Amino acid sequence: MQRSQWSCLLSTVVFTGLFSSIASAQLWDESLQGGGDAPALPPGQITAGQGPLLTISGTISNPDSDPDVYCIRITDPASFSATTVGSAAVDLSLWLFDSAMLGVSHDGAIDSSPGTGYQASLSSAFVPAPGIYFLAVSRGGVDAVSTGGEIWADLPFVERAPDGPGAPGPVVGWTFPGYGAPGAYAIQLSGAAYHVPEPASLTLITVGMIGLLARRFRR
Ligand SMILES: [Ca+2]
Ligand SMILES: [Ca+2]
Repeated sequence: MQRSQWSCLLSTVVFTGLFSSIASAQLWDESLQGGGDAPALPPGQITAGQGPLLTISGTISNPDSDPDVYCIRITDPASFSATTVGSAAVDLSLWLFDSAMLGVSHDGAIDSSPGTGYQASLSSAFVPAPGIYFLAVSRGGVDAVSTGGEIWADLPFVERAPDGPGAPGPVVGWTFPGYGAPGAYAIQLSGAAYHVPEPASLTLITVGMIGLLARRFRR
């Protein structure tokens, strides 16, 4: 076996092992796996990993301008949930959009003044089917808008389907300013998976390479 072949094999095995160890935590971190601040509009960060996605973690670095959007897959609508209860100390709003960027459900923090750590939760109530969805997190005062205006009304503080003047249209932006101090968050998920099952593909590639190189080595 040539040195370059061993080098390629070793690199692939190490990379796949590293990615698998990251994915085995069933976590997507805005910085560690996402590489930086998540975009404010779909498709956002495209999550990739193997198996269920249980936690998304990140940081609202600037409440005035930093909504974070993640592209996920809802695999089991009946058991879907997303919540920041118990895993964030800052006021947060959660927003779920379908693959056409249309609003599905929202639960969020008060808009008018800094609250006391509102924690948002989304349930399976408004999720119609399995598939690709965009999950967004923002601070109070930062609300999703379509060309028709705010997609959800500001009140009441319960999970709701779109009920604002902009409800019929896809999300195109956010209202600003937000409020409060920057802070970290974690969203705990159920019934969801990564958008891209990438490590499974990498494992197949690795198995294929090992087989190919083993055959060459035996010659
Ligand atoms: Ca962010
Ligand atoms: Ca962002």
